[in-house]
Amino acid sequence: MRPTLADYRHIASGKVRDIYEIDDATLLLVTSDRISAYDFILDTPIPDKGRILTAASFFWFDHLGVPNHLDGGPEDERIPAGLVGRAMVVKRLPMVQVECVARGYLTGSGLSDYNATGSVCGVELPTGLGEADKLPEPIFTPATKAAMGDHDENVSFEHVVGEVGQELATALREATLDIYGRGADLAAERGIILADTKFEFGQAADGSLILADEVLTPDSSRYWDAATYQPGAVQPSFDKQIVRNWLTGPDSGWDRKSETQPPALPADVVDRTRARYIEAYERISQLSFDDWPDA
Ligand code: PZK
Repeated sequence: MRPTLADYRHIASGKVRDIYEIDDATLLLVTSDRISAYDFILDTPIPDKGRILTAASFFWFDHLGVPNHLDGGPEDERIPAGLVGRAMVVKRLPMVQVECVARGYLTGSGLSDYNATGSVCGVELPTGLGEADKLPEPIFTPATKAAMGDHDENVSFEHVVGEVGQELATALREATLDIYGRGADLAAERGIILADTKFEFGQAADGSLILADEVLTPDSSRYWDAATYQPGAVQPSFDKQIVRNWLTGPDSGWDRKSETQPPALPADVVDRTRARYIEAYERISQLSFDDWPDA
């Protein structure tokens, strides 16, 4: 018999995910159907989003073939009935307290830092770059994890060295850039740009790095459509742009500057957004989401 969630102690929650303790050595990571936009958790879930993102993480863990925190498959018997397909059983690890971001393109906080200083996280960049430009080479732009609701703070490589030491900092940078490069290469083959992404690592008993958390999902990454890529302008998000356009368009009645909770999404916006998540998953993995297990 499968357990129920009540059998597990709740440990932590993010905006859209929750962690439970299975036992001393094992955790359950559950991804919900909630979606965020403009720093709000919307009132309207996207059906199957949690399963799609979980399928994406399983695909990438398998494809990358680097040591990872998975302790079972998507139908592991420790997953409660009702959560099959949107939960991962993972090894509980000491986590490295650094948000390991790789950027191949300049946007978001990277662009803001560049415009203010000419550098991102201490990495000097050529002059004259602008919104969504491709960087000469991918860069490691670590950040420190902020409390929920706050934004992570970009820090320099030297700051990471001060926190975790030269050897571990160097290993984090190398692993982050290696995995980003492999993810970006595969996405590019499918006409999708992986602009940037964030990894979290745990450590094995011998100190070696274990890829943890969710991996290369649309919630931990910026994906853009290569077919419409236009440097110089803010790029539409592959997954969330339908939601953002509706929220900021005339039909929502919502004013972003009001800082009020956005309204519920119309059914067609929900359906088209769900289809975008599935399209991204299927294009990149070349797997059918219909084959992904369901509760
Ligand atoms: C762990 N997070 C971030 C994810 C949240 C918070 N394998 C692991 N061992 C120990 N701790 C973690 C992991 C992983 N992955 C990850 N926090 C702790 C996080 C999802 C929801 F609320």
